[in-house]
Amino acid sequence: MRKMIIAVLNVLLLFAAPGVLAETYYAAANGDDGNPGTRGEPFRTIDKGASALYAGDTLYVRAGLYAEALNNYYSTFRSGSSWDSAITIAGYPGETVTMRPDSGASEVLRLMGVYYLIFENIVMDGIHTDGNVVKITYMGSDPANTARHIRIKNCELMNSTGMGILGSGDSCEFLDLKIHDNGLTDFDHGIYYASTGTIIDGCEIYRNAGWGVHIYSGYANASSHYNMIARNNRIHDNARVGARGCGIILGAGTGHMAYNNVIWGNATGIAVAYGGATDIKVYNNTIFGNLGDGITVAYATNTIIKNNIVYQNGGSAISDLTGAEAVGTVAENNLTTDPKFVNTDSLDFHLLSGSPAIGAGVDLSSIFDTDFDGVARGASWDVGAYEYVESASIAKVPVAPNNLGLDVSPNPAMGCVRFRFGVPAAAKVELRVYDVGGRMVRELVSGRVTAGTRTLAWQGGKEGLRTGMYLARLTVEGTTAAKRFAVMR
Ligand SMILES: [Ca+2]
Repeated sequence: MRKMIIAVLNVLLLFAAPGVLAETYYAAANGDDGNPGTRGEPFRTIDKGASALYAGDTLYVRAGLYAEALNNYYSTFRSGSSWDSAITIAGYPGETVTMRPDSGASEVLRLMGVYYLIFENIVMDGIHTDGNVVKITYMGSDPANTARHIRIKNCELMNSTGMGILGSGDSCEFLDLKIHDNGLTDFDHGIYYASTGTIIDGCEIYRNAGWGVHIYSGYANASSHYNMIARNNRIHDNARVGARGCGIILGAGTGHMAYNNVIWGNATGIAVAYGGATDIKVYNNTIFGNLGDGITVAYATNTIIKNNIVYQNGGSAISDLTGAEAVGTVAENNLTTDPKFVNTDSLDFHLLSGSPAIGAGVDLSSIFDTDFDGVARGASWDVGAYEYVESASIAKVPVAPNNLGLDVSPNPAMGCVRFRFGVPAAAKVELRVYDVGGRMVRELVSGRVTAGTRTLAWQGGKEGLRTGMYLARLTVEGTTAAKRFAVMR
């Protein structure tokens, strides 16, 4: 009897193997598509590697240049089944992987009808493409078949003649991306997107020809779309062509939000406009030095604008067209006088001691509770993207309510920095170090960590970390803690 059970189990395992047991494959510049795709015998192309993946599997791509596009009209792509059992294609941690297809490709990455795919740590260079860097759309003529739940993280999307990202797939996540130098005309944007529930978080979006982030239904099937979020982004120097492009436009939908964004050097800062934009929220952004208005509202209903710093823009601080063009706009607790930034020349929009932005905000903790740096907003909300932190008293740094036991020592650190934190149960963990400008200096941990107290020593000094303030940001299963620390050399 026992033998029979074992035999049955074996058969089940054999049948269940692809898709149930997570497999890891590799592609490398010195590989061969006739190989089995192991670490020692990798594939040569990402396309071949992608075709091997079932839900839960990962393809690691080793350093190098890959002159290929991924387009599931031509390639085999399966879908994942959830974020925890997604299909992942990632540049190997710490290595630089560049996809730069030769001319003839419409996009570097084009996805249709697939879902739960993750792309991570890849430079996607569209310099030879006819269109965009990434397109998330549908196959044939059925919009119901639009790709969705696509996460693109820690990638660089650049140099296309069209958009950085164009699409309409719901529930996508565009995280920690650099999107720059896309577009030939002012109809080409960093992101041009219509969907429900898509999040744009932690990105730097700059020098695109048109708008930085354009949320609108002009492209695609999404005649109605809801609740997109653009947060914690730095968006600057767009409108490279034609001088029309806003940092962010929130249009044609209901419930979209923009918060904790730092926006400078565009034609307009944030626009809420057109296509029946309704119940749009604009919270805690820092908007400085744009050519035209800081914030403009037009052809929109029930817009709420709170806790923003809007300073030294060329046009109005907040251009609130009342009447038929903008109905029911509420603008409160916004600061339009000198907020006392740390240093606008070096683009450091943190607050100085004595800033009128400190404590001048309303509590929005039912919606979000951290600032651009991941620092807890606390009991007294500041206006703008950054909470004020007293740099002279590093020991009193505020951390998220559940600080996950994050500790950084010594503080200040001379060479080696030690990080200590607790993981209550096995979890996805990310530990990153940022500089005061919000640029990520180093990702120290990214992946699953078992339960317990973890310590990690980092020779930041040896890696050329300069004297100054830094921020350690820890995320454990979506809960974020942050701690500032100083480095002295
Ligand atoms: Ca405060």
